[in-house]
Amino acid sequence: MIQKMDENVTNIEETADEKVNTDTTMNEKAVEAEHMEAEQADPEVEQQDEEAGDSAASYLPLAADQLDLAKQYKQMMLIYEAGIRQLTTKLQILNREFEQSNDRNPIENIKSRIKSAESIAKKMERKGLPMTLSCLTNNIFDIAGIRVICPFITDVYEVARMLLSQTDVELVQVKDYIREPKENGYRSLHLIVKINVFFSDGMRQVPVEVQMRTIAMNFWASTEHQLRYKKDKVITPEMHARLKKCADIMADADYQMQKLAEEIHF
Ligand code: 0O2
Repeated sequence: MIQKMDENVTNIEETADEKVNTDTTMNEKAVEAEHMEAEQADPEVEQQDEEAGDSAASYLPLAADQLDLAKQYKQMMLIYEAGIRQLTTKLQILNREFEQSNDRNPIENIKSRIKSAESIAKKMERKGLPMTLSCLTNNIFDIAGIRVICPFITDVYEVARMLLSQTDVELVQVKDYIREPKENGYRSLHLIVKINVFFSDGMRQVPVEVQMRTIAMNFWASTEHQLRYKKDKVITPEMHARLKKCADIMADADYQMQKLAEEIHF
């Protein structure tokens, strides 16, 4: 089954690569056509026009090709959306099951998003990757993203354990920014997983990034993100230090809450 899926992916990728190559040819054709239009008085150029077809005809395949690429992109996004749905359902089921036996929820909130085309393009540029669909699917694994917010640190690891114990969820990468926070104080558990999703033409393994953190960690990350979002505002080193201090306060609150939970056998 996996073999079959890989074949599917390869086919899609090859098609995407072909499209990009064709794009270049088409763009060259379009430039050529513009050049021809400007020089229509020249009989020699008119002769070339006949060989290449008229300029309007040269534009038509370009539009069709771009439409095809846009269609492939939309199809790809539908696949990621399905990955999000599948994974969200799994998390909701685990949450409900845990609630039944423990009288409380290990998941406070689940949010999801598909990375915007602009963010994808920026990330590809930052990584020096060519803008092709195959490059995108092979290198960017956070197109589908889910954020899971838990009350306690132990909940984060317990939910992650329950999710990863499922046979149709494959762990691809772990970044544990709770055990090893980022220099600026960012804390979160990042998992890249591949989840099996069935479509009309077979099964695909869809990569999804799962960010898991406590309410306190999320409070810091969300507010810090808002502060950083305005690119024209300067954050001084002194402000960075204060932000880091806030992150440490949140970490201490998490630690105290965890201790209290253990003391009252939560
Ligand atoms: P958005 O809008 O959240 O998607 P890699 O993917 O491994 O090549 P990357 O992308 O640097 O490298 O991975 P990393 O650092 O593990 O995770 C990136 C994501 O984590 C970010 O996504 C944020 O969501 C979150 N994140 C990481 N560091 C910080 C931080 O310091 N503050 C906050 N608030 N969030 C952080 P994007 O791509 O930035 O955007």
